[in-house]
Amino acid sequence: MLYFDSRGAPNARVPRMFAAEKGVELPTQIIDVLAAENHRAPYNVEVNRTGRVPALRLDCGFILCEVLPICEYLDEVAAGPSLIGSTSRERAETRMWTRMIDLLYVERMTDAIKFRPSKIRDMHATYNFKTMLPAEDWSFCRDIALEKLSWIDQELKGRDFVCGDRFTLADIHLFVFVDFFSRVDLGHSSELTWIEDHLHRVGDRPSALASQPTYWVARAI
Ligand SMILES: N[C@@H](CCC(=O)N[C@@H](CS)C(=O)NCC(=O)O)C(=O)O
Repeated sequence: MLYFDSRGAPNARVPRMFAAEKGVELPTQIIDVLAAENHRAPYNVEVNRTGRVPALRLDCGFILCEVLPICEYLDEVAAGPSLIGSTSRERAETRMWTRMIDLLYVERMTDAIKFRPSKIRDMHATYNFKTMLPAEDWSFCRDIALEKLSWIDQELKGRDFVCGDRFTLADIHLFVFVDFFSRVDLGHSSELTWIEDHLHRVGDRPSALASQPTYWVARAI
């Protein structure tokens, strides 16, 4: 396997943290996103045709993109307890929450970062989108994301982890992005007490430290 990583990109941290939890060594090639290496050949031709990081090249040559399928793959091929679930019901519950966290919160807040005036917005305008949200409207995306994060906070009160007492992929996905958005000045309000406790509970795990990013993005946002 070869993992195409970027030490500052939050999406790339999700499989890194997942692999650390599973005890999997990921041979890695670093892609320089700030230098737009992800939008040039060979990366955007032979590896990830969306020009995004991360990606995982399997031993058979197949390239797997998207962080959640990458984690699902690692979960199945690596030994040890599953971080998705050991029964149909557990797996369904983990996928349900991971999908809600991704669609309701991560994607919306990522839009805020894409459209907020910054070097990142300029890069998206150059490489990704013909249609951009007007710069003055970026904060609507943030407000929608925070409204949904507040809903998640209320729903999960009283639990240790997203799926109750099971630590899963859903916790890794939520933690990585709450941590990242907090560092780039898009954090949550202190009233979201479950989210805040979860951030610290998961942030204390060795896998969080092992996957620690260098937040170059903060300089570009
Ligand atoms: N849904 C995708 C998101 C990937 C993504 O947006 N990656 C960011 C880094 S965190 C990226 O490559 N941004 C550069 C770009 O889109 O030009 C996944 O799960 O892999």
